[in-house]
Order: sequence, then structure tokens, then C-alpha cells
Amino acid sequence: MAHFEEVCKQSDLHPKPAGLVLQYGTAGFRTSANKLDHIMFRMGLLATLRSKKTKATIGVMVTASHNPEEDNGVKLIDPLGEMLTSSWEDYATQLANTDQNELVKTLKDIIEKEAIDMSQEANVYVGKDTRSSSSSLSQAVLDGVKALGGHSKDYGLVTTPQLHYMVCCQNTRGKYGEATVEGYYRKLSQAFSQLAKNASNRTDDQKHLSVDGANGIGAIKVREMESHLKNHMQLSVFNDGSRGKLNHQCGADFVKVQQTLPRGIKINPGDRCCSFDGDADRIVYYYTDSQGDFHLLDGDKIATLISTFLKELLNEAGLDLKIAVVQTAYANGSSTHYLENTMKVIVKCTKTGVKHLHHAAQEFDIGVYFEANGHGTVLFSDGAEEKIQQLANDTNINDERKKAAFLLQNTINIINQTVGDAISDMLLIEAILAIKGMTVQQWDAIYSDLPNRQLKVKVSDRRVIDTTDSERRAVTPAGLQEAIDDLVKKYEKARSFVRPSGTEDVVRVYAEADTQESADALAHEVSLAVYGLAGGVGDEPKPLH
Ligand code: NG1
Ligand code: ZN
Repeated sequence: MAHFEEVCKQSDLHPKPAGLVLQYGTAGFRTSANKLDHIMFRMGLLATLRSKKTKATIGVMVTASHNPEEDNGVKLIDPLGEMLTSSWEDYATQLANTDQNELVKTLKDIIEKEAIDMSQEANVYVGKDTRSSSSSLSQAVLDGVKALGGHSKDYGLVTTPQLHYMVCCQNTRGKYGEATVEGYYRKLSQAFSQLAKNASNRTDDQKHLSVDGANGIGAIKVREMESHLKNHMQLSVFNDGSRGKLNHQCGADFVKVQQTLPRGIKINPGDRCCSFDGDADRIVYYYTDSQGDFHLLDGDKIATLISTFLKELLNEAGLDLKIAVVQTAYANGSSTHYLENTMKVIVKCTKTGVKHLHHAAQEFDIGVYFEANGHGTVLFSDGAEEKIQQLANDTNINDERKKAAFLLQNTINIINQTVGDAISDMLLIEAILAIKGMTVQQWDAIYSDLPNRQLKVKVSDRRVIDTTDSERRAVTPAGLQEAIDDLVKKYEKARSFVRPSGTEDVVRVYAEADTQESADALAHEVSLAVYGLAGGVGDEPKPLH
């Protein structure tokens, strides 16, 4: 067929470097931008096939999120705005690694296996972040779509969650919202102003929030959003990309891992601040106190704030809906303890990677999921949404129930249910703090984090580490888990685990304990165990102090 000739011709313009092998990981493909041109073209092809197969619009986002500016990456978005289904991740890996002269054969294999009707129309939405490599790489995606005869719409610069939202809007025929950036701002800002009506009069200081845009797309988009928020919020945007480098000493990942303020932000003690990551699908909050000490409010604190708010509203509304919080092994032990024992909500732990949390959250009426690093959202089942709508329309209920139903309704509208979204999460957090009349310090005081430390260890092959129990225990290499267990016993309130990263060629080590010194020492000792037992390369890990 003509399409395949075109694929061959175009594919020569996007050649695969000899010997390069890449894998579609937890965050799609991610590596140095200069290795990705052929991957982008081929993901354009795959998205076209996926669109034909699902008879729906598929999204392709060009970004490497919180990783350095020199890197790039690509993620596919399924019809309802979810991550690409895992069975197709294998096709992505096959297509990425197949030799140029085998490309058509690999495509034909996928078409046959999936029984794809090639006469079916295909539609692909494409978006990109602000990296200097993103323009040519997103063009390569568009070339791939065109080569297979698909239609594409180029959204240009958008946040990752904005593109997920567009795909969902399109495939629900507008039920989720209007598939434009304007439509996104309108939906979220309207919900925010409805929620803000329920806050008592706030001073300008209370409305003020400092935002670290990580020198990325989030800074541009939050500025666009600001004009829709009128006088409900006052934003100071730092690291807006006008000078600094993307994610360099700023952004959510830097702040969370280094547990310190980003560069380039000017704040006073007590000021409420937040950082986005490079594609604005993660957010963390923080402030400094009068002693100059830094206080981080990460994904766990965000999940606690949101789930407390929702649980209170459900009680007030008299709605019997099952709410759960989904976390990963990185969730601070104090947060899990507080959620289970004080709030008495169901807590579920899954493997790292948003898709695992997302799937687990779908099992409940209301599933709040957050990774400690600040990626998260809330999912409402269709049944839960229906019950909330019915109650909001019920004229025979008292004012308290009516108000709670109204707040729940607008909470649903402010949330981007397709994926974690820094802008949407920020608006929800700001609305909750305003409604509850809470300061960032009061929010922080809900529970105290156990001191913790995250480290990386380089090994020759990180796949030698196999884990179980949602990655909390290592099954291989032999002796590693026993070594970790023995080290953990030396410290109070201690916990530690190791796992191979899905996005970087490293083994990640996590430790928490009653003091920062103990957490640091434990993390170091566990790093040494990994280095010794799992084939460490380079210098032996050095102590932190
Ligand atoms: P890896 O590299 O597998 O640890 C990191 C994050 C994940 C997730 C992905 C995708 C940590 C410890 N890990 O994965 O939570 O966000 O990147 O970006 O933060
Ligand atoms: Zn991101």
C-alpha cells in the first residue's frame, strides 16, 4: 500500500542511530534529545495505529519533564487521557529498536496482531514543552502521523496535563470540557471562583502565592491562567524561563529531593510557595519559618489536605462514598500513619509510576492518588459523580448538605482527572486553604514528616535488583534484603528500600528514621550494601556528613 512506501521514504529522513536500544519506560522514552529523532517519527506512526485501533484521538507529548534541558522524551496518551495501555508499550519498544529496513515489517506485524483496519481514520494531538529540542522532535512526530495518512493537530507549547485534558475532551465529545487551552482555563477558573465564594473575606496577603515555574512551560501557562482568575489570586511567578535554565536548581524535583528553596525565588518567612516541574504535572508547596528553616509540603501532605477536605464534605453531604488514598513506597511513614489511624481512610500502596497509582485509584468511589514527589490527582467514579450531581439538584435537602454538594461538584470540575496537573492541583489546594481559612503552617502541622533521604547508586546492570511488595522488598540479589533489614534495626522509626529507577540508569535508595542524621546514615549504609551486592560501578558511595 502507498502508505508503507511513504513510511519508508520518510523514515530515511529520521534514521535510527546504529546499535541504539531504548525502552518505553514508566514515563515513555526518555534520554538525550539528540538520540530521539527516529523515536519521535516512529511514535507518530504508533499513535496513528493506536488511533485507528481505538477509533479515537490519541495524544503524543514531547517532554522530559523534570529531567535536564539536554534530555527529551515522549509519552503517548490513550483515549480518555490515560497513559498508553501497557500491552502497547511493548509495541513502542519494538518499533523504537527495529532496524530501518525492518520498520515496515514491524508495523505490519502490529497491524496484523491487533487486527487494525487501515482504512479507519486516525487523529493525533501533539504537544511539546519548552526545551530547545522540542520543536524539531514534535515535527518528527507530525511527520510520522502524516506518513501513515493520519490527521494531526499541533497544540504547540502546552503542559503535559493540558494535552491529556484535550484528548479526553475530544473523545468525550466535549462532555469533559472544550478541547482548547482557553476551554481548559475557563473550566478550571470557573470552578475556582465558585469554590472561592465559600471562603470568608481574604486579604491580599492570603491570596498571594509565589510560584516557581522551573523555567518551563508551567510558568507560561500559569501566567495565561492568571488573567482568568481575576482578583481571586495574586501570583508572583519566578523562574519563568526568561533567564534561567529549565529545571536547573529549581522546579518541584529539585526542591523535593534537595529539600531546599529553588534558586531565583525571593520570599519572606511564612510566605506560601509552590514549585512546578518542567512539564507542570507535579507540584510541591513549601515555606521558610522565622528561623530561616525550610518546610516542604510534598505529595503526601497534598493528598492529606485534599482527602481530609473531601471526607469532611462527604460527611456534611450525607453521602456514603468510599474514599481511598493511593501512595507508593516513597510516601512518608508519618503520612501513612496519619491517614490510616487518625483520618481512618483506606490507604493503598502501589509500585512507583503514575499508571499504577491511577489504576489503583479507579477501584474506589473517590481515589486520591499522589506520589511523594507531587504528581497526583483525584478520580471520581461515574457513580460517585452521579450521586453528587443528584444531591446538588435535590431541592429537598437542608442548607448544609446543599453547600457540601455544591462544593463537591466544583471540586470535581477543578480537578484534572486524566493525570496529575500542577495548575489544577494548585487551584484546588488554594481553594481548600481559603475555604478552611488555613495557613500553610497550619496545613504543615497536620502531621510531622519523618526525616528522610533519597540517594542514587550506579551499578553495572540495575536489572539485577528485583523487588516485591510494591517495591518495598528486594528479592534479588541474594542477601541484599537481609542486609537492609539488619541496617534498619539499628535506627528508631526506620524504614528503607531500594529499587531500580524506571527513568534513569541508577538504583534509588530511600531511608527514613527519627532524625535526619539517622536517615542520612541509614541511606548511606544501604547505598554501600547496594554498591557491594548489586555490582556498584565508579567510586564507593561517600557518607553525607
Ligand atoms: P523512577 O526514575 O522510576 O524512580 C521517577 C519518579 C517516579 C515518576 C517517574 C516518572 C521518584 C522516586 N521516582 O521514576 O515517581 O514520577 O520518575 O517521571 O520520584
Ligand atoms: Zn513532569
